[in-house]
Amino acid sequence: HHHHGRSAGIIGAPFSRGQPRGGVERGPDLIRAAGLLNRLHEQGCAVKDYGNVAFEDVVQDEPVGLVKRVRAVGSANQRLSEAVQAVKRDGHTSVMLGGDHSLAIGSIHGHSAAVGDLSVVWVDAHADINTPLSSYTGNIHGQPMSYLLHELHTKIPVLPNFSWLKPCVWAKDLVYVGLRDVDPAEHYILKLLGVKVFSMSEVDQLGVSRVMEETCDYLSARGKKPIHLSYDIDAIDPSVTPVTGTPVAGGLTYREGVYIAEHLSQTGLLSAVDLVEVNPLRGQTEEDVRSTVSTAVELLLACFGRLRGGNHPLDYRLPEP
Ligand code: B3U
Ligand code: MN
Ligand code: MN
Repeated sequence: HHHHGRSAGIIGAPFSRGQPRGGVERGPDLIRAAGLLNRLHEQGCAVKDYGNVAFEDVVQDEPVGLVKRVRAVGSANQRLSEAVQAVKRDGHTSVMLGGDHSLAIGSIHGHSAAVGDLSVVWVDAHADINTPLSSYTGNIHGQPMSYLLHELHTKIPVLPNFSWLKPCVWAKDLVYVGLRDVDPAEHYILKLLGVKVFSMSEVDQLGVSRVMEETCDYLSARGKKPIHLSYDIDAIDPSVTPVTGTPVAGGLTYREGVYIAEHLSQTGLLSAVDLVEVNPLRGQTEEDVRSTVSTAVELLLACFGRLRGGNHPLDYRLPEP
């Protein structure tokens, strides 16, 4: 096979304690079993599997205020950050297979620790920007962006196993796509910080191609930086990807979801990708699981240059008669 530039470093993060539902820790192995590594290799991408991160088994983890499993989430993300830093030092595009979305804390922190300032594109039904004090569920998968933003630093209390974490993203470098379930506190934060948001209303109004054009124009006007794509599978409509913890009606179509990944790949700036919240225990049928996992794989292939119009190696030559 012909590797022209692209290479993927795959990290499995079998972790579910950022939310209450078991099963999401099976995501990494399911996505691998669906053939991700072979498919990437077949499309001309070099691949290295870094295996699954070994997380600390935190036993004593009483809630801190309302926030659940703080110590486990803090420890897991510290280890994940180190794993992502290693992948970036080796020169790969990092692919973090979740696991729940609390893992974006370590993934984005590690990415930024390795390469410096980032642009973040967060594709999700949810904004995941509650602070530990604004969250009414106490689930950290609804909070990761608040821990990462410089602007929210003073709103984050001291939490056990989080002393390693320093904010590393500026609000101007963050764009959301696909939002349709945003808490009042989250909406307040988005307005306060002037975060760029393309909710499902804007996807309806502008179409996905203008949304992505405006996303990339907006980010590049603030300085071209490596892009971190954090893709929550619940951004896609539950009719396509039902196998997830908190499905929300009215999501992205399969085609819109793939277009987002294709477009970001074509910028040449995509430097790390998270694919999170695939939970096989949430499905009604085998087909639900198959359709969700295969969509996750197709999104990742598009992130590594696969185009629906076809591809060929740079050095392709027609067979001579
Ligand atoms: N905003 C709510 C709900 C939620 C966030 N992310 C998911 N659900 N998947 C919260 O818990 O903060
Ligand atoms: Mn999410
Ligand atoms: Mn979500």
